[in-house]
Amino acid sequence: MTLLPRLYAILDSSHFPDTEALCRSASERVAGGVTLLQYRNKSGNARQTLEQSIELRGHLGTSVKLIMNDRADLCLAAGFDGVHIGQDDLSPAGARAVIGKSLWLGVSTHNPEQLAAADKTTADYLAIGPVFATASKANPDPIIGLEGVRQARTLTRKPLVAIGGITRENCRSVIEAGADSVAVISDLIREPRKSAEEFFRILR
Ligand code: TZP
Ligand code: MG
Repeated sequence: MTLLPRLYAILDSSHFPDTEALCRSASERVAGGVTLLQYRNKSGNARQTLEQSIELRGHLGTSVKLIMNDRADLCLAAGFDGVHIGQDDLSPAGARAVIGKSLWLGVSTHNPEQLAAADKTTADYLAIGPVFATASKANPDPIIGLEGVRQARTLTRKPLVAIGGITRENCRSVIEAGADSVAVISDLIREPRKSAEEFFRILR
């Protein structure tokens, strides 16, 4: 079974003026202990997204597991280690057919029904959220709170990632509610290395 690090860092391209700045932030996260990093690009077209992700892979080398958001095809083309899909992307079976048996497949869920369905797939880990209010996602699903994390924990034995509004302040409570890992966008942006180090210290 996949073992997730406590912190799952998400690098959202919209926060960076160019690829160089994106790569710099990625390196700082890795210096802060990050070993699992998702690349998320919601604004670029497929060609731009692939170009940037190839640069990112080249910049980081294999020091970190890189997960492509949304697109199984771009995961393969960029030489990433896995893909993370949501409810409107390819189905888990469809994504698995594209990436093959050995790359990681993560699936986002937002309620107990979606989680139970995703648990029956070949997903390597499941994500649930938003746990708290988030400004990083357009049209987020309803907040599930810590109670939603506790409930999710009873529904799957797969590694469970919680996402949405998670910060250094509240991350401990999310792990205590049963998540194996916290996925974070905002609270890593301002000072990536220091912030990552603090997450790992808090969640030790
Ligand atoms: N899915 C559910 S909440 C969310 C995503 C992609 C955004 C998480 O970002 P932040 O800034 O850590 O709340
Ligand atoms: Mg998606």
